[in-house]
Amino acid sequence: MFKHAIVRKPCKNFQFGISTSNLGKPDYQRALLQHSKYVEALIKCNLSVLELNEDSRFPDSTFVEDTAIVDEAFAVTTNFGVKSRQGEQIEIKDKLKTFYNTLESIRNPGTLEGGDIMKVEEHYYIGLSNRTNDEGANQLKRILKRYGYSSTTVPLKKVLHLKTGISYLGDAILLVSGEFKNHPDFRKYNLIEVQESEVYATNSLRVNKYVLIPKGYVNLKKQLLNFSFRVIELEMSEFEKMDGGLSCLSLRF
Ligand code: CIR
Repeated sequence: MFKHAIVRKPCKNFQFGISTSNLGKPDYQRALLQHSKYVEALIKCNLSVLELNEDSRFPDSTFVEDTAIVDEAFAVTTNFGVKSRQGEQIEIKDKLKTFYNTLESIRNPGTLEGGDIMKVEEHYYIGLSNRTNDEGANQLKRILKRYGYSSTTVPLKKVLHLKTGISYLGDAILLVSGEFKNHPDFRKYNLIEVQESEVYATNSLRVNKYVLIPKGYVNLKKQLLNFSFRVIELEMSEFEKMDGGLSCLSLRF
């Protein structure tokens, strides 16, 4: 069970973040509203939420998931693979100190972003992407081993981060799309395939008793209800414009 979440409000420079989506400029007020609904949903999932103030130095800083890997016994701050986000992890490190006695970190020349890390029970999958390199992955593997976790790397073909294309929903169930539909590493799980037109919703998020999904993805919603999940839908349009999914907006532990 998760008890805590850390989130950060989108900042005024949000529209200047990295985007490949071609969906247009995000509406800042709408982004703030969508973010506040996201926080409400986390509270409904029984989390105590630490909400950090906006940080206009970093347009992408609302996507806090990329700044750290957080587990019960340890936390690791990451090292961004893209220049404009380097430094986002510094304040997060400070905040994590209030929850953890020791903090680990990924260091140069290693790069690694939280969106590339997926935990499935006692095992961690580490996506090798344009943001996470072999050295970063190896540093994390060594840390995980010390804490008793196994890990394997997954080279990515198309997606930004590993969790853009695959999400763990608990009970050995994975949501998959695109390159992960027939991926040998994930065949052993129960797979829910997200249809091509709903690919954005692959990045959904299990939080305690609920699964948070982006609003408007009717087929996925139906699929999840068939699996007896309790679903909360959230408007994510403004974050999608900036390549961000649902999980990216929080650290949960
Ligand atoms: C970026 O490109 O870094 C941001 N615009 C989006 C980050 C999304 N984070 C994630 O998938 N974990």
